[in-house]
Amino acid sequence: MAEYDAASLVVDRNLALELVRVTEAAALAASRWIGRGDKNSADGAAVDAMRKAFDTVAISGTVVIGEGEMDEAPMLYIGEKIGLGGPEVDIAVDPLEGTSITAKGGPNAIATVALAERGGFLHAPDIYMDKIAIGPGLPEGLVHLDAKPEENLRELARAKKCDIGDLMVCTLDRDRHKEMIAACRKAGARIMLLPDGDVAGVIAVSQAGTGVDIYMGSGGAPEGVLAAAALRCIGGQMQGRLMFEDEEQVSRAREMGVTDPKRIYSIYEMARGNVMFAATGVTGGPMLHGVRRSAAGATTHSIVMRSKSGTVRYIEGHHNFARKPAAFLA
Ligand code: VTB
Repeated sequence: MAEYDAASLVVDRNLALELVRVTEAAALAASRWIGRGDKNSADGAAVDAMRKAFDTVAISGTVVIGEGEMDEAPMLYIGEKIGLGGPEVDIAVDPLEGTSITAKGGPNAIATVALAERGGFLHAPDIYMDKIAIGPGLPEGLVHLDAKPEENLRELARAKKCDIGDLMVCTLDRDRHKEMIAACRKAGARIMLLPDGDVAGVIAVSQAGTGVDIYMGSGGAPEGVLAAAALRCIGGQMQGRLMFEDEEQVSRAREMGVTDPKRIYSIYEMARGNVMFAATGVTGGPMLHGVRRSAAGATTHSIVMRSKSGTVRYIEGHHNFARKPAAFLA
């Protein structure tokens, strides 16, 4: 049982719910662009709405995972100070995880945010990260990034007391995963190939009902940190290794504090201490319903969770466009 500190609990709890407002705002704004073939406008709308929503949250936040460096991104750039003032926290954002999916009206696009105490997040550069994740209740270290796919599947099947053929692997549908996919298929496992959206893909390992047993493969490193924050709250194991393509990327990462470029990061090194995570569905998927719009308003579906308590909440928001400030509707 954790120690009880009423004052800090109130701050924590309220903050977690505030985060949902932020992801709702981004999702509502992005939802106007679903299926319209314009991923940049969808992303821009989400970023803009999320940035405005942060102005009303009582934190002294620093963006550590954001839309890019200060000279690349006008808003939510790395190092930007956000919030109304309050506890010093670090913020990781992906206002629209799945810009292409949104543009095509495909599944699983989300607006997402995570929050940690100062210094809690790995400052992941915008490169690929190799990732592996499994759900809660399994022996620590059961699967490993350096093990072959068939070895990890064998261990997982043994621990889950099932056949490899019962396991579902989730990964991004990319050419770079061809060998890994072939190895999983050869071992007899089933595979769910995602067009995009590996934050939701990783979280799926820890959610009953998605049918996903293990996530493997590479995707964005910032997305890896967001997924790690979520798994810290909901339970599960994850490892990540940054994938550098050249020396320049290595030296830029050094400046961001990455000392060992080959390091395999544990979930606790990617998201340390108390963390919170929130996401709102933009388009529907196994984790969240998408935004549903009508003339009068819109319905949103969000998940919010805290590592401290382990509570996972699903929040359905009914938004009345006649009363909601226009700034949040973008
Ligand atoms: C993933 C996915 C994202 O980037 O991280 C992916 O979750 C990785 O890059 O939705 P590639 O598309 O080059 O494989 C996204 O697709 C876009 O940020």
